[in-house]
Amino acid sequence: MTAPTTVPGALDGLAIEVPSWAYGNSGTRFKVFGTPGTPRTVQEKIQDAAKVHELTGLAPSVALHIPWDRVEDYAALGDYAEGLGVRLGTINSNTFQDDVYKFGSLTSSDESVRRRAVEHHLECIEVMDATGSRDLKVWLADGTNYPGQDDIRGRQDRLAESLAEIYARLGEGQRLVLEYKFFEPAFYHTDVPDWGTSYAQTLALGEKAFVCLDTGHHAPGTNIEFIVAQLLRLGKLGSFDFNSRFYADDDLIVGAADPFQLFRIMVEVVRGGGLEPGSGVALMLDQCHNLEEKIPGQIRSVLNVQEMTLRALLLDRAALEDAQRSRDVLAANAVFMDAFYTDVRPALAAWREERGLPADPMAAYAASGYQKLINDTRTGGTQAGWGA
Ligand code: AOS
Ligand code: ZN
Ligand code: ZN
Repeated sequence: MTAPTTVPGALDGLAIEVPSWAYGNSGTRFKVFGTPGTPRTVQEKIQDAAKVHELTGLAPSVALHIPWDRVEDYAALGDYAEGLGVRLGTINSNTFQDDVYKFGSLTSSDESVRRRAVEHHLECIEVMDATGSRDLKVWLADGTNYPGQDDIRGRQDRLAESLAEIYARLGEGQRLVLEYKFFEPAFYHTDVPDWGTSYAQTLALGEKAFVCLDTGHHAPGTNIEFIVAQLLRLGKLGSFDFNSRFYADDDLIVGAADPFQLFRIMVEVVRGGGLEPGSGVALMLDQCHNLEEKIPGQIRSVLNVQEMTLRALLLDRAALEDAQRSRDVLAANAVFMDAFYTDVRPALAAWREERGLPADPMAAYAASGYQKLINDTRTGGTQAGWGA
């Protein structure tokens, strides 16, 4: 396919939510490197997220994490975000950092622990009431390390009960998205390990509950685009946590490790109507920038999603269907690959300029002086990080 000169209108609606924690310091269990300019407060994280949106036009909302982003007045925080041109998005709960949750949270057989975990989620919904956020995202670290350690069936039943209580508290227009992950921190069994479990649990809850698909949460070799197609078909794909991985849950820049996989996923998102207005599919990043600078890391990420989305939109579906109908395996594959290999960067640069955005947001960030400004001014206090 020759490079396109125009961009389909569907791209205009593309919005990618950025996570507040991407702007804080993160690392591995071996080391967290500090960096100059790192936000000390949630407000500073929002400033950085707003810069990503200002330069790309792609990231109008910021996901918060409770308790890392806890403040007294969430409505005021929402106003603050709006003043910077972004809004507060998904609220992420956290039942994975307190000692009390060592053996589980929403699945715990200790009623007082389970109560505390449920109450935490109810608090998160109160935050959503104040911020106007639509989605509560639940990711659980619950699981066991050894066969026989606990009754895996009983844990599933308690999970269903806990989720039902949380779900019942959701208000009008609010949703619960349940994220799955096949291992880590638990190594033998995880209580929400796969899309099937998340689907079964959210189906039982009702129409305001959906599956969250984190692209890093599958065994190597898993056909993720198939899961995307299936969940869209079932009307249960609520959101993505985009990132990329070479080995496990690496949380690297989306599209960095395997751009072709991101393309294949976006083809199924487009095919399943996930980009259409009101589709209810939230595209989010769930990434950490351990080595690279965080703001350009986020800019690169949203641009990668935009590039692969445009390539997916350019797929010649009529030609593909013709080839599929005539059982021409190689022709069908060629049509598919043709879209993937299309260089959309010049068309996107023009698209940005038409909208008053910088043609090259990475270069614009480097030239903006913002990094120097935050390096110089964000001194004292404590840098925010994973868990802070
Ligand atoms: C954990 O592996 C998950 O990907 C979570 O979505 C996320 O990283 C965490 O909940 C941050 O809140
Ligand atoms: Zn995630
Ligand atoms: Zn993860």
